[in-house]
Amino acid sequence: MKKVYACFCTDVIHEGHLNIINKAKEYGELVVGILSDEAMIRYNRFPTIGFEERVALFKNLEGVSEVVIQHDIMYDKIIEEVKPDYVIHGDNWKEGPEAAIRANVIEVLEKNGGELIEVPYTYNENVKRVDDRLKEKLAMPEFRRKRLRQLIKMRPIVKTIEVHSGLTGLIAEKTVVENDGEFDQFDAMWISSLCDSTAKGKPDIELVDMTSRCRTIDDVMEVTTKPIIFDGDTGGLTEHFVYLVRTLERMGVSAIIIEDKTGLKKNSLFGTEVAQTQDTIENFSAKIAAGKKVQLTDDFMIIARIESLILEQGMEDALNRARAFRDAGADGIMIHSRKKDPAEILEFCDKFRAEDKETPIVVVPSSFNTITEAELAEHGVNIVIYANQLTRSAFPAMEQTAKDILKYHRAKEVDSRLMPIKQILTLIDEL
Ligand code: SPV
Ligand code: MG
Repeated sequence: MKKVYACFCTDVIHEGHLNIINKAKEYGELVVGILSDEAMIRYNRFPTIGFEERVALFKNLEGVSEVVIQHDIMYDKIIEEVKPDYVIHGDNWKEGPEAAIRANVIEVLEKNGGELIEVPYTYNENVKRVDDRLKEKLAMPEFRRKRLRQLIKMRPIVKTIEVHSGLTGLIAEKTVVENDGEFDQFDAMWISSLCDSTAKGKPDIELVDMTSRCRTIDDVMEVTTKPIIFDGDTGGLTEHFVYLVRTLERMGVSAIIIEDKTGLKKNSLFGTEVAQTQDTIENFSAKIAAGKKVQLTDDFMIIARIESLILEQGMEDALNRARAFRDAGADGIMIHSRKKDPAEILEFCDKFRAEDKETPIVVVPSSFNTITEAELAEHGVNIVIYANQLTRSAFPAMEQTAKDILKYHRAKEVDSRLMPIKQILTLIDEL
């Protein structure tokens, strides 16, 4: 009997999968591989059911002789292990990042003397409905909210990108790259106060009110499924903060980060060039504790952001605050710096990790941007936030286009830099 191998990363079996299984039967006995959660989330969507449940879907299915775990996206190890005569797959992986997986399968099969069978991908109303349902489920508050905590456990470092609109949300949601056989996508989204304000042409001084900020969250949530970390500035008055916690939690936001400043907040990247006041440890701890007291789920996270390095108050002050805010109930610590050299951030992380192995650490490497994700992870960082790069890339591109249209008195000269009209028309999925 010949051996056929098929890898699946699905939470629901639909007619497309059954079609592959039936086709496989014509070639021999079918070994099904279930892609691990860790591998799946690097290029696909987050699973909506547990790994064991995904295995169970196929275990008792007629036509499946064995179910194994595929740990890597690429097939080298699994083909070595299963030694199939055939690998079977839908033919919908010839373009985009998945084309690299297909090329890998062909290469590994060539080496091992196997053959690839491609089955026309089943795409009809029923299959689309199943896909849409899974996506919708991931977007629901109870599924989305807890995902940040899940990702912190699953990823060496949770990669978070700034979003401030439906459109930037789509970029965060859909961008997947393949580079030398490694897949990557963003895990989470950051609703930056700087970029949310800038998009409205307003300064980053807590001027854009929470009703408007929540409207931005809603725009993003409408078109995405990934978890959201909300930049809550100072959190405002404690009496107001508790209501905000409830609102965000109900919406399905995963975390709020609040910074230990008081009075008129200015952006941290101004540092000591403008007057900014750090809150006392007592006040800020009380604010954190009040927020933790009112939240209704175990999923929601309140992360305390420490401004001691920004305001040049020293490492000891930063560490003291980290301890105090954690003890007040903070679910994570964000440490910020505006230095180009990451040394002070790494010193903080190393010292904090020496005494606390658990509390998640968040960093925002806007200034210290030479450091890599792997280096940050080595120093115990759990979440990296790219806090403003989408806004900063869009603005100069738009400004140049405006200037060139004025210069040439027509739009022809800018056209080659623009997204084709056809592409923008089909950018947004229709229901
Ligand atoms: C933001 O993105 O709004 C932040 C990060 O708070 S920073 O601008 O670096 O202060
Ligand atoms: Mg901010």
